Amino acid sequence: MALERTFAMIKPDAVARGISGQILQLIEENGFRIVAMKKHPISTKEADGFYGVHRERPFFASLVKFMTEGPSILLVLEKESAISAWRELMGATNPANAAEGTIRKRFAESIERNCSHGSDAPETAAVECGYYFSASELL
Ligand code: 3AN
Repeated sequence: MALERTFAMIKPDAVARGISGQILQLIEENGFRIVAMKKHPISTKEADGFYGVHRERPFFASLVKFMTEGPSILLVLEKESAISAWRELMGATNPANAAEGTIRKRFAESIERNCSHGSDAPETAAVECGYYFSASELL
C-alpha cells in the first residue's frame, strides 16, 4: 500500500465546543501524519464552491450557513490509504449510523453538525487539498 494524502476539516461546531484537541489527538493516535494545518474562517464564497456538488440538495443553504458560523481547522493528512482510513475514523455522515469509537459517534450532534469532513476519492482529495493549501505549505 502506498502513502496517500487526504483533506480533512474539523468543522465550526467542534472548534466552538473546544474539542478540536481531542480530534487532533485521535488523528495522531491513529497514525496519520499532519502534513498541513490551519485555523481558517471559511467564507460564504469558499463554502459555496467547496460544497458545490450539493448545491441542489435541500440542506445546501443551511450547510453553507453552518460552515461559515465560525473558524474551522483545515488539514492535510497522510497515511497508507489515508482517504478511506480517515473516513473510517470519522464514521458515517449521520452520527446515528456511525460505528462505536468513531469521531461522529463520539462527538457529532446531528447529520449536519457532524464535526468533521474528509475527501471521498483521490480526485476530490487532490482538488480539496489545493483549495486551501499551496504546494509550499504541504510539509
Ligand atoms: P460526508 O461529509 O460524510 O462525505 P456528504 O459529502 O454527503 O457527507 O455531505 C457533506 C456535508 O453535508 C456533511 N458532512 C453534512 O454536514 C451535510 N449533510 C449531508 N447530508 C445532510 C442532510 N441530509 N441534512 C443536513 N446536512 C447534511
